Amino acid sequence: MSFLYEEAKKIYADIGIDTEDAIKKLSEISLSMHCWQGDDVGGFESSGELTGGIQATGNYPGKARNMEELMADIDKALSLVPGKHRINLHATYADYSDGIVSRDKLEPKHFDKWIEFAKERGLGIDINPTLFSHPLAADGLTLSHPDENVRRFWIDHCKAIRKIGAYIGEKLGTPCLNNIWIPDGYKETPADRTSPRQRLKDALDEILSIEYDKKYLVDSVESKVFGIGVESYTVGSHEFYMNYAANNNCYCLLDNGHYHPTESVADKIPSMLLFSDKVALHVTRGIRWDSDHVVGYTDELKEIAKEIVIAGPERVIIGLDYFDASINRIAAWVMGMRNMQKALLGAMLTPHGKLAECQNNGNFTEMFVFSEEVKSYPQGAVWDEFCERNNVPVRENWFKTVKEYEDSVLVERK
Ligand code: RNT
Ligand code: ZN
Repeated sequence: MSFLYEEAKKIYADIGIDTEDAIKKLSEISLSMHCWQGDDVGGFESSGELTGGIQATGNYPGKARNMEELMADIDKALSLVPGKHRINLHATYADYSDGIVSRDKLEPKHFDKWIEFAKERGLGIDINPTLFSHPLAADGLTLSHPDENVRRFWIDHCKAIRKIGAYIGEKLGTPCLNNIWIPDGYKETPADRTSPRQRLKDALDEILSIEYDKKYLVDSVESKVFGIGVESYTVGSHEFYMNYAANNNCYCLLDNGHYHPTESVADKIPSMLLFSDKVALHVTRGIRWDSDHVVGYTDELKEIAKEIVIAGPERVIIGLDYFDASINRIAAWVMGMRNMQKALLGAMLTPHGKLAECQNNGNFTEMFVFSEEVKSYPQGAVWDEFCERNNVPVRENWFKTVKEYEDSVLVERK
C-alpha cells in the first residue's frame, strides 16, 4: 500500500467513507465494452458504408479488419482496464468464416467463437441486432417500414438475435442484454406520425412475444431524439419506448447522446428506477450533438455515476457507446472504460448520506460547500491503489503499452 493511499484512506475516513469498501464495490461492477469502437462500426458482413444516421469520423491507422484482429485489440484494451467486464457485440460481428449469412438467418453457431473468447477470459457478452448499414435499411426505415416485406426481414433479424442472445447467456451463465435500436425516422416533418409508431409497436410485440429465461436474456429498447438525415422525426422516441418498456417487460436503454443537450440522463435514472427494477445505459459523450466522442471524465459523467451508485449499481446495466476513428482506437476504449470507473469511484467516495441530510434539512449552504470541497479530496490515490491491486498500470502509464502495440502491430494493418 502506498503512502499516498494510506493518507487518502484517513482523509476519507474522517468524513465517514471507507475506501476499502469503495475499492471492493468498484471491482464488482462490470461495464459492457462495445466492440464497435475497434473498427468504426464496420462489422464483418460487408465493407459497405455506415448508415442509419450515425457517423464515425477520422482515419487513424490500424483499425481491426477481421475477428482475429478485433479480438486481439479487445484483449489489449481490457488488459489495461482494472476489473472484469463484458463485451457488447453487434449482429454484424458474427463469424462469417463459412460464408456471409443473411441477417434474418443468423444462428447461435455464428457466435460460438465469441462465446469461446469470452469464456476463456471470464467475460460476459451483450448483443444488438444491427438495423442499419444494409440495403433493406437504405431508405432509413426498418421495423416501422410501410412495406410489410421489409418489416418482416427486420422482425426476423431481431428474433434471430434474441435467440442467439439467450444461447450466449446460457453458455456464459450471465444474462445477455439484447438492445434494440432502430434508425427509423424522417428528414422532413411527417404527414403521419402515428402509423410508423403503430407499426414499430406491432413489430416489437411480435419480436418480444417469444419468452426466454431472464437468467439468460434480457431486452432493452433505445430511444433517440434525432439522427443525421432524420432530423424532423424519429419513430422510436423517448416517450414511445418509455411507455413501451413500462408495459412490456423490457428495459429502457438511455443513451446520454440521445436527448436534447440540456436534458440530463443523471436526472432520468432515478425517475426510471421508481418504475422499473433496472435501467440500461449507453454512456457516450456528445459534443453539440450525438457525436459519440470518447467518454471523458466530465461533470455529466460524474452525475450519471452518482445516480448509479445511489440507486445501487446492480440496478443499472452500464454499456459504453462511442466510436472515434481519429485517435488510436485501443486508447479510446481504455480511456472511456477507465473514466467510467473513475466516475463510479468518485461517487463511492462522496458522502451522499450527509449531503442528502443537508438537503432535507434545508442546509443548502453546507450542502454546496461540502460537495464542492469533496471534489478535491485525494481520489487519485484511491484510483491508483485500485489499479495496482488489479495489476493494471496506474495513471497514464498504460499508454506506453498501447503505443508499443501501435508501433508493432497496428502499423502493419494497411
Ligand atoms: C445510435 C445508437 C446505437 C448505436 C450502436 C452502434 O445512435 O446510439 O446504440 O450507436 O448500436
Ligand atoms: Zn447508443
